[in-house]
Amino acid sequence: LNHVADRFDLRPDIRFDTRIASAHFDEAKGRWAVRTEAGETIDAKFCVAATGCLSVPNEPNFKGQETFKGPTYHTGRWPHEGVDFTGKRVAVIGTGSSAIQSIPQIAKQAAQVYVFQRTPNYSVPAHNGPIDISVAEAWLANRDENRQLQKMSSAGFLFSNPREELATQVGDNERRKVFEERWAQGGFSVQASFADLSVDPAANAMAAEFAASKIREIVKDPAVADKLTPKDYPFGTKRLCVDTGYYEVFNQPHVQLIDLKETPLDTITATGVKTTGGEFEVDAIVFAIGFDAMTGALSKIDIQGRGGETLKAAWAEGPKSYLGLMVSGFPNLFTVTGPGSPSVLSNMIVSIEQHVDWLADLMGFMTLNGLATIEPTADSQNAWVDHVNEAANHTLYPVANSWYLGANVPGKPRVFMPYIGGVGAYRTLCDAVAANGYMGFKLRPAA
Ligand code: NA7
Repeated sequence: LNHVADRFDLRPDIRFDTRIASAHFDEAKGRWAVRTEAGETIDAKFCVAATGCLSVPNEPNFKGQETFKGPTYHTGRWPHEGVDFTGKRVAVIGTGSSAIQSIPQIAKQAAQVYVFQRTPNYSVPAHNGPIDISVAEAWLANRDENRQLQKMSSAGFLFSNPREELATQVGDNERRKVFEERWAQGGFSVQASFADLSVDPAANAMAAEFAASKIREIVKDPAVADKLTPKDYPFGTKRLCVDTGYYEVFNQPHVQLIDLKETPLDTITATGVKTTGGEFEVDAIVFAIGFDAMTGALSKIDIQGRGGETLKAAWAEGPKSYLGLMVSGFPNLFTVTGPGSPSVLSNMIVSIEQHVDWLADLMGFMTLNGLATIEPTADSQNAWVDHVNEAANHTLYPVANSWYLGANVPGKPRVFMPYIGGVGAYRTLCDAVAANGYMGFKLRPAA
């Protein structure tokens, strides 16, 4: 991304360290008044919210946390200069992607690591490492074709299309072989081992059992392996974690897993973390407790559309949009990778690119045709919201208490936010909408 910013000389157009406090649509002018926290107002025809899906960290709210004497860190706000844990005793609270990626790194330095786990996650190896030159050359030799395949794939990765076979319809040996191959390949390819993993509980249970067998293989202490194994939600329905040496780290004598389901977290004290099972003295605490996903950043800005309606009110029962791009009543406001688009269920760069290209075309179309505003009709929005829900309900995803559903933020409406129909299918649809004169949108000429 830095390369892109430099290559296209984008930095002069970016105002850093500028926080937006409000964005109000002026109906008479058909324009947005966007105010910074410093009090400056920017007048704009279009307002593109590229505010990120995982950009607002959940604030820790543990009893006694203010009494803790040592430093605390949030994985969502990690100091850019890095942290030196050499010789320290460290508590990590949370076991999502951020914890799973950071615990092996922290354990390299720390004298003692206590991992406080409320819910175990499924994690597959990343197999990160230097890219062999032959791999890079093979990519470049078919660059355009590869980019096209990626754009039309299900999740924006070349390998993300699930195999067509069903896990339930192949023999045990064949199934194991495929899972092993995908595990060796690493990352999200495991989730795409078979076509039925995210829709059929029986197939999903096979993937879950394979993952459990890997945990048992890696973690020497069977009791610890058992605690690390998820039991109450289907494989891949919380964001699959991707790690480098996560399970292995629990074989090290200075790393201890504390199961908060057995012994819940009670308080944070001046010197450590207390559970109902005992107190763990530490020098530092890492909160790896996640984000107010997908809607968090937008809900922090006072956004008002037509008639002063707030986005907060429009989304009180969960986010509603047409194509995850626009909200009815909020003309010329766009949500890049917003709820209702494939977004976090995809390679974000590919999805951001798709939205930005689509928006650039739209803005060109509006300028060329002397159009002042665009917004979705209420009908097209309702139909899209229904479709997004229907698509999610065909899968096992809504079963898990994931941040995809807002389940990690108390009081947040339980709505499956991303669109699960796939990156390629979604792109085709967005292109068809544009080709048909922006079907489902109201376009109005300048007054
Ligand atoms: P996640 O995936 O939301 O993980 C947060 C973790 O913190 C998860 O294990 C939570 O357990 C745990 N948590 C949250 N609140 C508490 C409290 N109060 N007590 C104990 N444990 C708690 O966030 P990440 O930052 O790891 O990853 C977010 C995304 O970033 C990731 O999915 C990738 O897309 C990149 P819980 O499961 O709620 O029981």
